[in-house]
Amino acid sequence: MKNLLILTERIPFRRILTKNVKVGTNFKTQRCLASLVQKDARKNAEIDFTAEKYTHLQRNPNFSELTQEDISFFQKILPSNCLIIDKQDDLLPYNIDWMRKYRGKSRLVAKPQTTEQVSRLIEYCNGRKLAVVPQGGNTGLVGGGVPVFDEIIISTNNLNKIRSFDPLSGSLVCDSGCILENLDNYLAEQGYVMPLDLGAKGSCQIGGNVATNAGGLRFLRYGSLHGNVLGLEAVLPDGTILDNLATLRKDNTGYDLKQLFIGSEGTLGIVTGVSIQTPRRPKAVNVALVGLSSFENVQDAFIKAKEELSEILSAFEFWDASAVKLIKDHLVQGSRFPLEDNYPFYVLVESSGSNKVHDDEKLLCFLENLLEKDIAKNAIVAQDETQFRTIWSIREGIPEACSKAGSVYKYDVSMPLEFLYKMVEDVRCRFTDAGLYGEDLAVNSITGYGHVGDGNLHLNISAKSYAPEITALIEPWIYEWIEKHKGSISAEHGLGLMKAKYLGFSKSKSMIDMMKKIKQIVDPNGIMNPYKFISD
Ligand code: FAD
Ligand code: 2HG
Ligand code: ZN
Repeated sequence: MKNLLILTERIPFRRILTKNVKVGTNFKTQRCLASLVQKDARKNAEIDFTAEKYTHLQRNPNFSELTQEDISFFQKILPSNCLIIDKQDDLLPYNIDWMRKYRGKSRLVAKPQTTEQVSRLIEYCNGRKLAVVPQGGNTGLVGGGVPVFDEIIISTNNLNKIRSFDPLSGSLVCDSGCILENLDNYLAEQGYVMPLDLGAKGSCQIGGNVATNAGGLRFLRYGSLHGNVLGLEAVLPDGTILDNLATLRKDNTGYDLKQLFIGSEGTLGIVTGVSIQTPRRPKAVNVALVGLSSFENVQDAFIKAKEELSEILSAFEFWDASAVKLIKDHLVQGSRFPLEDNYPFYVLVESSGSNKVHDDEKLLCFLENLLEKDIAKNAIVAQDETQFRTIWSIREGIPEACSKAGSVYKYDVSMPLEFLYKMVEDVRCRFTDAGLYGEDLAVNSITGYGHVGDGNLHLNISAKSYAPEITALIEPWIYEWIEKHKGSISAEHGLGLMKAKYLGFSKSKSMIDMMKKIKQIVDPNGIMNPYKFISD
C-alpha cells in the first residue's frame, strides 16, 4: 500500500501519494451558482425571439390575446406589486431563459401569493382560452419555463413559505416557490438534508424541481423525486385545487396522481405545494478529486467505488479535460487548480456516512487502490469545508463555464455507461469533418461531463452563436445515435420546447398516445404550457 502525504502548514488538500505528487494548493473558491439571465437589459434585448428563430412554430389561433378587460380582472385578484404588465425591461428576465437561447413575448407576469389566487387566475385563463406558462426559478435548460409567443407567465416567486416540518419523520411541507438552497439551509438547522441538490440550487425552486423531475448531484444516494415526494398540491386548468399534501410514507389508496405531475413540466397544472421526505443530514462527508487517463478508467473507478465504498458512496461525477480548460479560462483565472497536472478525465467521489474515522479510512483505502492498480493517476481529498466546496464548485461551475465560452447546445442523455463518452467523441468527429470545430471556428468547445453514477451524460457544445447550420449538423442525428445506443433523449432536464418533437426517439407511439389522452382530459383547451413537451 502506498502512503498518504499529509501536509499541514496551509491545510492543503490531502494528496494521495503518486509519482506525480506536488505540494497541495489553496485554490480560491469561486461560487458558480446559476446566476439568472444577465441583468444587462441591452444585451438581453438583442436575443432573437423564439417565434422568429424557430419558424416551424405557429401561434395556436385558438388562444385569445390579452385584452384590457383581462388585465382589469387580474388587477382585481392580485395586488399591483404582484403583476408586471407591458413593462419590457421588467418582463425580460421572465421572457428569456437561463441559456439566453429562447425568448418569448409575454406581456404579463402574474405572481400570486396564495394557492387560491393561482386557482382564480388559471380558471379565468382557461375560460378565456389564454395560454399560460408556469415559471419557477427559470433555470430550466430546455426552454420549457419561458413563453414561445405571448403566453401569460404565472410565476411562483411569491409562493415561498415553509408550511411544516416534522422532525420525527423528516417530512417537509412547503410552497412550490421555495428556493432549493433555502430549504436545504432550513433543514440543516434541524439536522436534515434535501434529497436533491443541483448547481442551480440558489435560484431553482422546489416546484420547478418537481415539475422537471430534476435529478442532480444527490440522485445516486437518495434516488428520484418520484420516490421522495410524499404529496403535492396542484391547481388544474379549471381551477380545481388537487389537495394531496400527504406526509405518509405508505398510502396505497387509488391512483397515485401526484406522480403525473412529477416531470409534467407545467403541462397539466401548477404545483403550489410540495410534501417531501427528507433524510438525516450525514455527519461525515468527504470529497475526493481524481485524475484519470481514459473513460474506461472512469468506469473501472465507478465499479470499484460501488464495491469498496458501497453504503457510503454518495456521488460519483465525471468531467473531461475540455471542462477543466473552460473552468480555467472562464471561472478561476489566476487561481491554482487543486490538481496541478492535466488529465483527460476527472472524477469527483463523495462519501457520506455517520462515522468519520470509518469513512475516512474506507475512502483513502479506495483511492490508494485506484492508484495502485493504475486506474487513477492522481487523487486528492478535501481537508476542510473550503476545500470541500472548492472541489464541488469546480463540478457545479461547468455549465456556467460552458456558457461563458459561447452559445451552448445542451444534450442531457442517459444510456448504458460503456457508450456514454463515445457520444462526445463521435460529435467531435462530426464537427471536425465538417470543418467547424476549433478555437476560432464556429464551434470552439465540445465538453462531456455528468452523473456517471446515474448513467447520465451532459454534452455541451459551445458555439459562436446559435445557428441553423450547427443545429442541422446535430439534430436529428444525435437523437438517432441515442436511440441506436438504447438511451433516453432526456435524462433529467425534461423535454421543454427543445425536445418536444423528438419524444418519439425515446417513447413508443402507444405511450405518446396515452400521454396525449391524459393531457386532453386534464387540459382540454391546451392552455398549460403549449408548444412544449408533446408536439402534435
Ligand atoms: P423553471 O426553469 O422555472 O421551469 C422548468 C419547467 O417546470 C417549465 O416547464 C415550467 O413551466 C415548469 N414549472 C416550474 N414551476 C412549476 C410549478 N410550480 N408548477 C408546474 N410547472 C412548473 N437539472 C437537473 O435535473 N440536474 C442538475 O444537476 C441540474 N443542474 C443545473 C445547473 C445549472 C447551473 C442550471 C442553470 C440548471 C441545472 N438544472 C439541473 C436544470 C434546472 O435547474 C432544473 O430543471 C430545475 O428543476 C428547474 O427548476 P426551476 O424552478 O428553475 O424551473
Ligand atoms: C449539471 O449536472 C446540470 O451540471 C447542467 O444538469 C448540465 O448544463 C448542463 O448541460
Ligand atoms: Zn446534471
